[in-house]
Amino acid sequence: MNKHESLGLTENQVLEMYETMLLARKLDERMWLLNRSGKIPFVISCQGQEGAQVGAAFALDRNEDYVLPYYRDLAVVLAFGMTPKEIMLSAFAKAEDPNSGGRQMPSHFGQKKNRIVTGSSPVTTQVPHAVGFALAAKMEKRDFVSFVTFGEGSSNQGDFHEGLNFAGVHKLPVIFMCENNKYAISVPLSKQLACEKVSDRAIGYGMPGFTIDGDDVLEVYRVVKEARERALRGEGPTLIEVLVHRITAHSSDDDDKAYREASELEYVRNNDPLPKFAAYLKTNGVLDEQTDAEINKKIMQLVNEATDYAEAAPYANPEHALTHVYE
Ligand SMILES: Cc1ncc(C[n+]2csc(CCOP(=O)(O)OP(=O)(O)O)c2C)c(N)n1
Ligand SMILES: [Mg+2]
Repeated sequence: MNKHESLGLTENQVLEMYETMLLARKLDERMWLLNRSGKIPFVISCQGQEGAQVGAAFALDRNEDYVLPYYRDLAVVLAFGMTPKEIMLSAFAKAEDPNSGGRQMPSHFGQKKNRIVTGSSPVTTQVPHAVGFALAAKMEKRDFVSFVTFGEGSSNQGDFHEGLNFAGVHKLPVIFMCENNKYAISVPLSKQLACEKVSDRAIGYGMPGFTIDGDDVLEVYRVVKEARERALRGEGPTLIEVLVHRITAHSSDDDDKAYREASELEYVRNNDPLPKFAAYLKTNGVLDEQTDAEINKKIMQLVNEATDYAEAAPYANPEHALTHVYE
């Protein structure tokens, strides 16, 4: 039996996972083109992290659980129901953007109907928020978990430590997933942590900690699914560190050639989770060249339609800036 079958995943489910990864990648690539041609102000990428994001999102209950994503989680929010059009409306800062009506920077995801909880620009503030959602699940005796992500740099903020400690003490149903891409902007991992792994910190807060290969979509799925089951049994939180690569610069305002060697960038591009997952699907007879070409064509059509729609959409009225301002 191959790995996805042993995890109870059907061919359709793994194909949907692949399509979600590909959609995230193609939207992200389009946003860079739009940025470099002066049409949108800012991009912050998911590229290289989509495998871990999809593996995790598909292990959750996408009709019940709450997600508190960070700015790189494009594949997570797509999996939770945000549409390509909505992503592009946000990139173009148009009125119809579901995250903020075009008021916030792109990639500050939030959409109530899909239980995607809005976050702030200061990194890691979403961690204590997620703990609050998990506390609500426990107090109201409801069967959902909260799932929160952040970078490894963010795991050095006080919010991380306070959030994990409270969740550990109260055995709350929350899954903490650190997407370790080995950089916090230009600061390398060696200057961020004195311990070997982010997951080493779990023991200090009384929860299990795991470090796994974030390019291994199905392994991430397995570990997140087990964490979810533990949470629902009342056994408390889990810290999961996924090792990923940041394929792009930190953002469209950064030039990583200033602090990364060419050889490192080449290594990162050769360790891309997208072709790795495609190869797994092909080896296991789930995907062939023709179907792959059809999926790519379908996704490019979605990306083109979303771009055209958002570019033509109206901006918010200037008065909209006064909404939610009380004095
Ligand atoms: C509290 C706070 N400090 C600094 C920043 C500026 N900042 C934005 S992203 C970032 C790097 C975060 O690195 P990491 O957590 O590893 O996430 P990554 O971008 O690598 O995915 C920093 C320092 C911020 N947004 N909030
Ligand atoms: Mg990082």
